[in-house]
Amino acid sequence: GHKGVTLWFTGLSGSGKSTVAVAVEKALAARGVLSYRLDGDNIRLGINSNLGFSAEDRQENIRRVGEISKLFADTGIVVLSSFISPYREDRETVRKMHEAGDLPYMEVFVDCPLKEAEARDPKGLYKKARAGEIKGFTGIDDPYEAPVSPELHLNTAEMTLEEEVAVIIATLQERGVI
Ligand code: GGZ
Repeated sequence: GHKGVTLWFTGLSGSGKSTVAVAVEKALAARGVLSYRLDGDNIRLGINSNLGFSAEDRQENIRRVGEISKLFADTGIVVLSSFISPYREDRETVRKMHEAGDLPYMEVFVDCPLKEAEARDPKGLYKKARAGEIKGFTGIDDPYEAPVSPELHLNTAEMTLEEEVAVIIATLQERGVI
């Protein structure tokens, strides 16, 4: 048995949050640890389909997924939540929710230079944002407030995916959550 925990991946669009979360999910499954992934692009199709990308809507998006993460973590699952979550204050709200419920919480900063994320541009969204076809795109004409003291800071320009996964698994082990 293991305690539940929420791993909160924050970073730019295209920074690799989801890729890291998928790889961590696999590594945990190999160890017999149950995890569950929550992602901006799927949550926004379902439960948060009424929300857009204004500061208010992003705040509500993060508040709801924070509460959902907390519920799953309370069942003993390792929750892997990947959201840009650009506002420090909104991320602090999620942290406080977990603290109030005495649930372990780790903020993971997936730190990828904008240049690199924009070069990847898997969905062509940066291109559209630069062309003015998408307004209020994070990193282009909308803010991203980098974490000041995340539990984990992944410098993706200097680490392989395998190293990132290894650091996360080691941290979970050190903290006694797996
Ligand atoms: C940022 C946007 C925007 C704007 C659409 N700004 O990389 P993706 O495409 O697949 O995932 C991004 C996703 C961001 O949703 P989140 O729920 O993580 O955002 S937040 O935490 O800020 O609420 C991106 C796509 O939605 N997308 N428009 N304007 N990302």
